This record gives sequence, C-alpha cells and structure tokens, in this order.
Amino acid sequence: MDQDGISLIKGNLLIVDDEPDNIRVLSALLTQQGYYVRKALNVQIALIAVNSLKPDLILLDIRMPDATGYDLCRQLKSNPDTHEIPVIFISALNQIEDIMQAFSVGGVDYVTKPFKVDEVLARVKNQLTICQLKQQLLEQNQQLLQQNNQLTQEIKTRQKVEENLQTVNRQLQNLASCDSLTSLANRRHFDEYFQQTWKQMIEVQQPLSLLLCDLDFFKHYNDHYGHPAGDICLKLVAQALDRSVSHSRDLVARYGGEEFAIILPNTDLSGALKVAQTIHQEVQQLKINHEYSTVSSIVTVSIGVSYQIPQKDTSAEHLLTIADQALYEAKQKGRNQYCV
Ligand code: GH3
Ligand code: MG
Ligand code: MG
Ligand code: MG
Repeated sequence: MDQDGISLIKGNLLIVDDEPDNIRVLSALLTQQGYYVRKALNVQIALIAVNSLKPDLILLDIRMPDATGYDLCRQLKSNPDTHEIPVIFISALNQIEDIMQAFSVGGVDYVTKPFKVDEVLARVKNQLTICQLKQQLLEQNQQLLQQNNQLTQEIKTRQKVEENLQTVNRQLQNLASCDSLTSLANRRHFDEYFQQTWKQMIEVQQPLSLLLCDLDFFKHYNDHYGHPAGDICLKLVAQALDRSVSHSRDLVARYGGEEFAIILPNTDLSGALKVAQTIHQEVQQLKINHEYSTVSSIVTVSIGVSYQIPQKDTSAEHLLTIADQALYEAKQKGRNQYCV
C-alpha cells in the first residue's frame, strides 16, 4: 500500500538512458516501490529488452549515442507488438519543441531532468493505471461482444423454432379442417364456419344462403364402376363445386358421404340460385359416364337451397333443415335439379 491507501500498481518497467547514474537512481527508486525494473544503456539494447521483457511501461531518455529516444519511440509505435507500451520521456531537454516532438512520436508523458522523485512515481503510476483501465475496458468489451453474439444466435434459434412451430400448427390446422379425399373443408370446419357466419350475419343483418348438394344415384355408380372410381368421381365433383363459387368468404365443404354443403355469406336467393345453376353446368361439363342413373347418362347432382337474414331468435340449424327439405324435394321431383 502507498500513502493514500491504494494498492501499488506493480509492473515491469524498462529504463533506457545512457547515463549510468541516472539509471541507478531511477532504478533504485522504482524497485523500492515494488516495480520490476530492467535497464538499457542504449537504443540497441533497449530493443532487445523490449522484446524479451515485454515491459508495461518505458522511461526513455532522448539523447543517446547510437540513436535518439524519439527514433526508438517511433519504431515501437510502428510495430503492432509494441505500439501499446506507454513511453514516458525523461530528459534534460526542456524546450517546448523537444517536448512537443516527444508527444508527436507517440510519447504519453514528459519529465524533465533533474527529476523530482514524487513526480516520476506519480506519472509512472498514472500511466500504469490508465493501461490497466484500458485493459479492463477491452476485456469487458470482448465479453459484451461475446454475450451479444450468443444472444443473437439464441434469438435466431428461437425465431427458427417459432417459425417451425407456426408451420406445424398451420399444417395441423389444415389437417384438422380438411377432408382427405376431396381436399375440401370437412364437416368439422363446416360446422364451425357455419355457426360463426350465422352470428356475423345476425350482426350485419345480411342474407346467408346455404346449398346442400347430393350426387344422384351414387350408390348405383359405386356398385357398377367400383368404389375407387366412385372416389375419383367424388373428387372431380368436389373440384367442380369449388369452381362454382367466386367470393373469398364462400365455403364449399364435404358434408358427408356424397353430400356437399356450400355456405354463401352476404348472398341473397338470386345469388344462391346463380351458384346452383353454375354447379349444374360445371358438373355437366365433367361428363362422367353414369349408365345406371335413370335421370341422365352422366353424373348429376340435386341441390337444396335455403336462405335467410339470420335473426337472434332462430338458429343456424333451421337453415340446414330447410336446405335438407329442399334437397329432398329436388330428389322427389326427379333429381338433377335444385329446389328452394
Ligand atoms: P340418391 O340419388 O337418392 O342420392 O341416391 P344415392 O344412391 O346417391 O344415395 P344413397 O344414400 O343410397 O347412396 C350414397 C352412396 O354414396 C352410398 C355410398 O357408398 C356412397 N359413398 C359415400 N361416401 C363415399 C366415398 O367416400 N367414396 C365412394 N366411392 N362412395 C361413397
Ligand atoms: Mg542521455
Ligand atoms: Mg345421393
Ligand atoms: Mg346422400
């Protein structure tokens, strides 16, 4: 501990001076304070000592026989291995030009000879403290950079996991709401969407239309062409139904077996009938042979249409019942037609 109670900053010092007396006095003083001191009597020896000792600080004389302290300082500052070592010039030269020259070649401080002991000690200690703080800041900076990199990496990983989860969720949702044979909405999705749309139409007091669409004599079709051909037929009809609606909020669903349901929000009776007509055209254009149908030589559908401006005191099921009755009527009247 020194007088003010702060621990001494011990370090490796190099004193470069061609005056043996100067070196001796300085060295004794600094060694006494707990520093490890090496000495060099000229620039050449100093260079060797710098490389072997890697000093924390250099006290550097200016006038020496083989070269000047300025030359040595310049050389040290231009070498990446040594340019961080602080150099305090200590010289009898006391002209402002000499001092300015010392700073311009990279010196951090200047002490004039004859020096005062306390001043040298204070300036050495100052520079070593600055070095130590610099080192601490560098290390902290390094740590922060590392932490930052880790955090960035972590954030990226989390984002990726989040994205994957969202994709899986979307796929699960699609699977849960999709009919595997026709890729249309399944019954579950239909039920949800129907209830939801019913409520919305109550709020906005807009008409809601519903179409129930059933293949005619499909049992015969299966019986004669086989179940796999029946599946293909169902898929083609499903695509034809999907082509028959045009609004983004319309929903075509496989209601069950060979029966399909179509929800048409914000659509009145004339709109619903247009869709029913389009369905008949689209299904007819498929031209799927059905020799065992008694209404046509190709696959046809019957459609039950219902529509309503939904009210709070009626339920969505009511609209379904009416569509079902209309479908029954279409079947009764001879199939391949729609009834309201
Ligand atoms: P209708 O004109 O009165 O509707 O007569 P239909 O023969 O179409 O009606 P029915 O209800 O008697 O028969 C429906 C047929 O639809 C029977 C069933 O095997 C068939 N079916 C239901 N789901 C599928 C399916 O996923 N694939 C196939 N290939 N056939 C199905
Ligand atoms: Mg000298
Ligand atoms: Mg049928
Ligand atoms: Mg049926």
